[in-house]
Amino acid sequence: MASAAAIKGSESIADNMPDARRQSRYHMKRCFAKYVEKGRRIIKLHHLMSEMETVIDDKAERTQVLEGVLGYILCSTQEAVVIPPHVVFSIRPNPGYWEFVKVSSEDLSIEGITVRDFLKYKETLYDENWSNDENALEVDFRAIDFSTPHLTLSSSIGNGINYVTKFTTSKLAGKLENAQPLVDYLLSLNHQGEQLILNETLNTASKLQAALIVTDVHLSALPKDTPFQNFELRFKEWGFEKGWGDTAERTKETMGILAEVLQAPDPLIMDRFFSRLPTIFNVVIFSPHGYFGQADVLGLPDTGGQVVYILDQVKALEEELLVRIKQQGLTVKPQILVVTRLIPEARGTKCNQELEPINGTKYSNILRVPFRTEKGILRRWDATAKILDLMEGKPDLIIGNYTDGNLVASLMANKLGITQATIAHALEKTKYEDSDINWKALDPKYHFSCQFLADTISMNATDFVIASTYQEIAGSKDRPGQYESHTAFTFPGLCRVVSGINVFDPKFNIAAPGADQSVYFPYAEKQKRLTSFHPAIEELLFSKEDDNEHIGFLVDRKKPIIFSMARLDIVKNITGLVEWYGKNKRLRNLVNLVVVGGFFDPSKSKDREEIAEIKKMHTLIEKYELRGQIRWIAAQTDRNRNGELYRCIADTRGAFVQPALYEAFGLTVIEAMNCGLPTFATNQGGPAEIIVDGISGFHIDPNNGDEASNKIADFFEKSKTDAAYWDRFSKAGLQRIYECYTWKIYANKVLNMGSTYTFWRQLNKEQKQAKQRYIQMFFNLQYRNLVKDVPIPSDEPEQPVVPK
Ligand code: UDP
Ligand code: LCN
Repeated sequence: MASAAAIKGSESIADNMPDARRQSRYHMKRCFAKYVEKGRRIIKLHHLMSEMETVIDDKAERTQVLEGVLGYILCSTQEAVVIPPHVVFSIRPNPGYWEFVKVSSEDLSIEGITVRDFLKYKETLYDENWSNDENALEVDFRAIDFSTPHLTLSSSIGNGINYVTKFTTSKLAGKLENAQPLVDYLLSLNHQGEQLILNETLNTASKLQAALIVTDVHLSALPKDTPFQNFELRFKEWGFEKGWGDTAERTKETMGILAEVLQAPDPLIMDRFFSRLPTIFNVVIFSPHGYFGQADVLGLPDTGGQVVYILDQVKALEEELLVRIKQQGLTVKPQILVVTRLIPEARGTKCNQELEPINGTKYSNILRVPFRTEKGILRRWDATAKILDLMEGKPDLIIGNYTDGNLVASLMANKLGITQATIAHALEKTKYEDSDINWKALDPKYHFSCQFLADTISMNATDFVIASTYQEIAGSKDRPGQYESHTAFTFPGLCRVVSGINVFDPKFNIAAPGADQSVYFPYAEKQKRLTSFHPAIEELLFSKEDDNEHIGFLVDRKKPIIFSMARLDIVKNITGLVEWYGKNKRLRNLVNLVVVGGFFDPSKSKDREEIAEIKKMHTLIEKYELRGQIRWIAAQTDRNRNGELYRCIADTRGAFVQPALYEAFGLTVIEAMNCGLPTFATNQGGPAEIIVDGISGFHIDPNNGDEASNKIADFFEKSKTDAAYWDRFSKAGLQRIYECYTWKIYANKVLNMGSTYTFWRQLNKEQKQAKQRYIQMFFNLQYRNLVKDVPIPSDEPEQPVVPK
């Protein structure tokens, strides 16, 4: 394929198209004739390529064409719209960068066009009248983004906080008066009405600067461990309130950092200062979907890693908040409230309980909001009032999760005037091809119009976005990111979003989660091992008889085990792994296979996908005669036992395999790596970033099973002759985790974001307000009407289930 160098300098692709014509006019004409031959349509990249291959059948000629600019263009194309005699391309040369060109199949003339025109061409295929309507509703969030600085390099996407700190620094630099917004911000800090950091005595940057010199002299004379209370009164008179530190030493340090900021701000010192400010105490986290509970919920509808993520996140945030609050010299109790749905028919879980303390925390709770009572569906329920009541004041940060949670978070954050973050590890839009343009057909089942607009609203409303990986935001060289897919899209007949979200906005941040290290710790830490589980795990892995928890058995228990665990969804591809294993004799000779997922009786499932996967598992076990080499274990809910299970697999010198067709992040991957289990994981999605291929584990291509199973077999062959090989990957996986994937790193990053973006929104108040007004209008005039058409299942109370 052509390199970027084939495109001259920094010119756009459109600028280079004339060269393409000169380079291969004959072939281009034939290609374009082929593209327009079938009339109006949308063509995806793989079809563009395959149709080109049918036209240029000589391999050498094809290679020549592909090495030229035409090849480069086709490689960067996401899709093309054919409206004979034209073909209109949407081209993505780099993550986040899009261009649109129109090529005539007749004379190969080329024209760069706008995103608006591109969307209009697309719409023509679905609703020509609407597409031509001058007054069709256009949504353009960029039009009101007049002052926010944006990034320009694809490689900087996801590093928002660093750039916000840089932009802030340059705003405050120059002369001392430029630091006044920072002083005003410090003056606004308080906890439930009690003033923190500064009082009105120090209301200008020059007064503050002078006072900091005095305090430095004073603090230098005190023993380092002098408690803040000992000098609190004097400091108050000078204009300093509490929140600087618990001791003279810490207070001196924090004040010194601020003095440096005032003298000559630089991003590093600025970042240190914001990480010490007492800005966040109370956090509300919305996670409405699924069964949000602490036990017996994993595997229930819509309930997977998201629940694990939030519970671990809360523990990590509370722990970090407690450390920070102590260091700030405060005695405030932080509160974290996870707001979710109350489910009256809770299937034996605690999801019908309104308030539930979160295990492993001191002050955090789950608050469940009723959506339905015995009298029917609730149209309104004032969650804000309940939250304010429980917290005895406003939260300092609201974090939304997924479409519903993020929309609610946006509304509440706006209403209360507080900082907001959004999280969505798997956005729906990229999951279905043409899900926007084809919305009318899909809406009755999926309500995508509501969903994508809600997602776009909250992406714009939020102060910062927490993503787990880069690919979540901006994808990879070839595949657009989940957020990026909201850059521009259209719902013919409803609205055309010419600018939905800009992934170069510095609000995007990557903060990857970790795994609870008290549960998932290395197999080699013998003294910590949960040996009480060993008899049960021994039974689970090696007993000979089938029962309702496991089927299949392992004849040769001396072999290492390759292990996988996931919900039994198609996308998790557990059946794919079973098939790869079944087909690969070499692998079968080397290792046994153990998979955890779903259950065995398809008649017990209500989920179409799951039923199909269960049946497929049975078929594959028969087809490849796997009994004796495979153990299929039903879904497991005890995470402590699961932790020990990963470690027992490591004891066999086995490996974890995550074969998903696509995985947003992949918590099981980091759980396994935390246990010191060498890991093979899909190269489609988050795991491709978690693992450095060939160093801290291995990537496998879920679409190339032979290659994947051979890669696993190679590993076990080498490990058989060289035990150090297995150890190397076990250790390197752990090292990768400790460097990048711990909840401690996560909590630190997120709290720093909370602090930095709270100032940033203050600094850009006018811009924020303008955008908020636009969002509010769009929400009220468009979104709310749209939602009215989404049917509510029934207003009747649910009938009690009568046993037959
Ligand atoms: N899990 C479990 N029992 C199972 C399957 C999965 O406890 O039978 C846990 C697994 O350990 C992990 C989470 O559920 O903590 C799955 O998270 P992941 O990110 O891998 O996938 P998701 O289910 O969120 O798509
Ligand atoms: C949702 C997913 O699909 C997984 O890939 C993630 O690991 C999980 O949430 C937790 O973030």
